[in-house]
Amino acid sequence: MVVLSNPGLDQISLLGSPKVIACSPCVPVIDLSKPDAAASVVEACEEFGFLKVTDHGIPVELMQRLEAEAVKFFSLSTVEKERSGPPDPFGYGNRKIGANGDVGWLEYLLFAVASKPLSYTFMDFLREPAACSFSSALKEYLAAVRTLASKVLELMAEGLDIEPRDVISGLVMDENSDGIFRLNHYPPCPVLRGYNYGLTGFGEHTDPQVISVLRSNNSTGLQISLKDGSWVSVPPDEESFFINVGDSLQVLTNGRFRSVKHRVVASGWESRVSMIYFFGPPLAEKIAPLPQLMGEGEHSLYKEFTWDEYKKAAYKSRLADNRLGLFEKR
Ligand code: GA4
Repeated sequence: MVVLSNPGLDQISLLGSPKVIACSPCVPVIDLSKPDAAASVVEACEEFGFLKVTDHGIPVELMQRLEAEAVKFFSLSTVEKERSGPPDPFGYGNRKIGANGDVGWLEYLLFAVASKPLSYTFMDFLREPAACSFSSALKEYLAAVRTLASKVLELMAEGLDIEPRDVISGLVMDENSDGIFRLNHYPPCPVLRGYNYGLTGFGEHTDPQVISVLRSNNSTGLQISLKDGSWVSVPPDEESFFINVGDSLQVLTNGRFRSVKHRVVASGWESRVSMIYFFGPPLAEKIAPLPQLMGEGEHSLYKEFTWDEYKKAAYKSRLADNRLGLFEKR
């Protein structure tokens, strides 16, 4: 058994790595400029609930600009960073994830994102004159990723052959939609060096929203769970975006798309920075299978609920809980 004699690490679980396989060919890669993109997006959402998109039109310089601002923030002193905390649920957080006892080897900033005008939770550090470059990079990045998400969601509708094409994108582009943006920093964990173990950076979970759009620096750590329950590592690609199907999209498609279980494993050497935009519908929106997708005599697998009800239940849960289980018809 491995004992890590480092205060603060004792509650964070160690993960053995031997069973995780590298997943280069198995993560679906979709070039958005190709004519078969719509069909490939649907295939990926059914099989993995996860895909990587290339040729997405967002300049890598914009991603790097925001990443550099995040790195600048995370290198401030703890006292300075904690002026923007605790995350209740938005703000700066360190190790604690959510309010129900989950912990991980990371620090983060969580912002609520409003659509019109495009705005986000204001935090203490943004008051500094030097934070002007952070704000402008963040706003530009959020606007670009919204356009990308809308495109991917319209491709989904096209691939599913349902009209109107904005039937899914409209839910999360609505002016009252409920977006969240997350900047994560997983520092290297030197005590792991020399051991064949990883430390839980962000424990296994599914995202409650419709989709999440993730970009990370060139570091490893993200793992997804396949249908057979095995874990695979997602090779890093700092120029591409990764899309996760969330619980709400699983319900909208009556289980046809799969809300992907994923986690992040911290490493002994690398510093990982990821930026994730979670696209949720307006609070009052009913989350139920799209009628356009229901076959004759097909019934919903889920009880009816609003996004507000689902979100409230999610915030009472632990990360690894099967949140959709509460809403499945038995
Ligand atoms: C998982 C997806 C997003 O990161 C998040 C997370 C949220 C949080 O960090 O506050 C939650 C988690 C996430 C689901 C269950 C609850 C709420 C932590 C947690 C234990 C911002 C979200 O929307 O749900």
